Amino acid sequence: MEFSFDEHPHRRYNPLTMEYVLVSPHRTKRPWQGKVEEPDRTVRPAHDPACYLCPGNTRASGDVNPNYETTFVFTNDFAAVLEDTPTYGSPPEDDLFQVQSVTGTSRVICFSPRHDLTLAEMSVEEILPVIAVWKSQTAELGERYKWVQVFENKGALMGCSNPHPHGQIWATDSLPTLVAKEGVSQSMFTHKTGKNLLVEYAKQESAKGERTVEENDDWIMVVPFWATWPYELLLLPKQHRRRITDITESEERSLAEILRLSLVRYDNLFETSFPYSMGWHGAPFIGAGTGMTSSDADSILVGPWQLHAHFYPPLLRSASVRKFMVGYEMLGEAQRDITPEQAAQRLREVSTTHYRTRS
Ligand code: H2U
Ligand code: ZN
Repeated sequence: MEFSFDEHPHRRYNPLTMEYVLVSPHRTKRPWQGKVEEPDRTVRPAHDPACYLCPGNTRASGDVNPNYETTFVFTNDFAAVLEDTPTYGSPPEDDLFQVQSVTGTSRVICFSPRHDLTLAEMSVEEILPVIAVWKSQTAELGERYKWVQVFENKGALMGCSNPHPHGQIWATDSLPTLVAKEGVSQSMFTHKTGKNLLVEYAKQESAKGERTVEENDDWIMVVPFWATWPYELLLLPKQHRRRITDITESEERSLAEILRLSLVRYDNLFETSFPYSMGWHGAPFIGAGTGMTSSDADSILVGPWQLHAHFYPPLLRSASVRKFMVGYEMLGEAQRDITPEQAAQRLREVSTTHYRTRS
């Protein structure tokens, strides 16, 4: 018997996280008797008087939102990190109880004044201001903090409390664990091959095409070869761009286009507003505190970085059947049944016209 990617259990290596995922493609042949759900046609008002993100409404802090027309950014009233934390580092010999104080800030970004929209239902013209604010916030906070995490947590299934289209930014003076790992893996790859890990990956995925969901001149959206979530996506610029602040004006537009098309595909897959966590990863704003000269820090730690966005959606088979990362996955490693190639094909097969706009 000859080994087949589509039939036989195997492990795939994720060169960014340096972790494996177990793929069990033979299990997709199991019969599934779950229900097929009706399309979600819930209608929300364009303005909800009870929503703390709608224009003109009062937040928990007592602050009143302005009558904003595109995007609106404010400091999270329940921020996870704070600007004026006293500095603390536990003694290095205290191996088992290491602590570092964290300073930072946390902000909320409203993507639109319209309570009833999501990025998937916004036009390219309406998405452009969101990209502009991702850029300007990253530039501003990058002057003060090493890491600026821009993300969106969407849908009740992801623990999101409010359907009003919004994202968050957490900026910190330390590098989060996953980001530090991605920095090491990208540096190691460049050191070993002289190439950029994700620029090279985008080039090869574009040539292969089997995991591509959307592609234009500047960007490619793929179900990564090593995806753990069933319909996980990875968005990559084709040119080397270290941070979102490095993308050009025309790349902002092509980004809005690829985002819109990919997110419409997500919603159309199960005819529901597709829940996910997405976020941007780019070169950290390193220099201070590394003990290196800034040009060394730049070439070793920042140079190999390539901007990218991860999309992690939990849904598996329908609007209500989700994947759980439990059992073997909490104790061993992530596992998936449907292959990344099958997931990409399903996403390619659905329409790019949003199901809510079809009669
Ligand atoms: P999520 O629903 O995605 O968790 O985001 C909403 C954020 O908005 C959440 O982090 C903040 C919460 O702390 N928030 C305010 O800052 N002010 C409010 O009046 C309510 C919610
Ligand atoms: Zn609202």
